[in-house]
Amino acid sequence: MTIRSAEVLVSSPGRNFVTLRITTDDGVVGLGDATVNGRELAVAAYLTEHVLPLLIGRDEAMIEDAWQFLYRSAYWRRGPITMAAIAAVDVALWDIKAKVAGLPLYQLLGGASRTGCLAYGHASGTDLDALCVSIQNHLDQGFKAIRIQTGVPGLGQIYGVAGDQRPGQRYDYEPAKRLPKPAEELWDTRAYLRHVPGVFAAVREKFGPELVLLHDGHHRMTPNQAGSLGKSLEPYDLFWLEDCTPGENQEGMRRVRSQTTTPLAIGEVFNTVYDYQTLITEQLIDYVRSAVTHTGGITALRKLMDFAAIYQIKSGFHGPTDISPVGQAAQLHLGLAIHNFGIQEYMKHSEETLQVFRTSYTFENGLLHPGNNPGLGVDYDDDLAAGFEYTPAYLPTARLLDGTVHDW
Ligand code: KDG
Ligand code: MG
Repeated sequence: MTIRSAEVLVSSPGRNFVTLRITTDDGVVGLGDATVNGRELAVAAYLTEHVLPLLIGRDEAMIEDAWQFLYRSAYWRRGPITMAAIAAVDVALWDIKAKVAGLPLYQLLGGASRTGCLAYGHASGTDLDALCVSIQNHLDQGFKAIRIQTGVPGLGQIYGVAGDQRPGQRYDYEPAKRLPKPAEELWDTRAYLRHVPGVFAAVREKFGPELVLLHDGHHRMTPNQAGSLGKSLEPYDLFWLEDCTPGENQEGMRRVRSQTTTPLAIGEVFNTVYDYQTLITEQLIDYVRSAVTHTGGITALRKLMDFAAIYQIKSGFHGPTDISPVGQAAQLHLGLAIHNFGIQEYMKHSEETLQVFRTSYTFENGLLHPGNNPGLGVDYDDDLAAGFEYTPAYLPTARLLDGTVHDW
């Protein structure tokens, strides 16, 4: 068989997504996710102008060859746009291969290594009471692992804390207000550092020692501040402290690691194994945060995880709602199969998203499972998608109290 057609589908069912659909001359269809939050049209154009014309007529079974060709022949390597485009092609080809085999994709990756993938949800609250309500909601939904974020006294709305906290409201940042420009939020790292340990103390006190707790620092600390926070959180036994400092300064993580035994997770903004080279070989992190969607697909992330396994580093794939159900399904198949799976981030998509993307993955007793349909197990409904037109939407940005732009 060969690739007969490839289309880029841009839609906004609840939030913006870029999806690649590849069809073989036998009519087998594969889907890939190419969504780069806030920069969607850049990757759509990269695919349409520079990748799609190279796909038509290729042997769809030659996945490794397609990956190497798209990575090496471009001359310009790496970067989020290139790697998301390659990921979309790679995942769509794996979807096709598994459908042709009549097997769920995880079977082609070695089969299941576990009954399901431990998932963590996002609890948040502007204050401790609201946070505790949110945690209880997550427990009621069956979550066994929960990320907690709170407002900081003196600061207003901050990233990672749901603005709308009415019961049943979803925490979701697509309502980054859909303004033509990013919303601005105020940030003060010292106020945050003073506040967070007390929140963890109170949550441990109320919910007990067993609950798996995580926290995201959103790249806002220096290595020294991060080390000090990690140390002060040690009594509360975190599963991980995520993005405690901007990870592109890999050496900076030596400073963090030398100061704390709190487990560390990093990499949701990385896009290749090279971003992790020092972090992995020096065992400066415990969890790889990459998503299949932003790291060149299943082919590349599986190799990255094999490299990490040598150093006892596990997966914690990025799974907010801007990873489409296609991307999430792909990393559930990978997570189910690899030995060094750690945990999977899981924010349930909105109803609109799940109408357009029909999924077969399940969430039960705190575990996600990709399902047993052939391929990825996700279908895309064009008719419904047509009703959800793309609208530019940005993540908010952070400024310090004196107006200085801070790390996102
Ligand atoms: O696109 C980036 C967002 O999805 C951001 O919320 C991700 O920090 C994030 C997380 O851990 O999910
Ligand atoms: Mg994060």
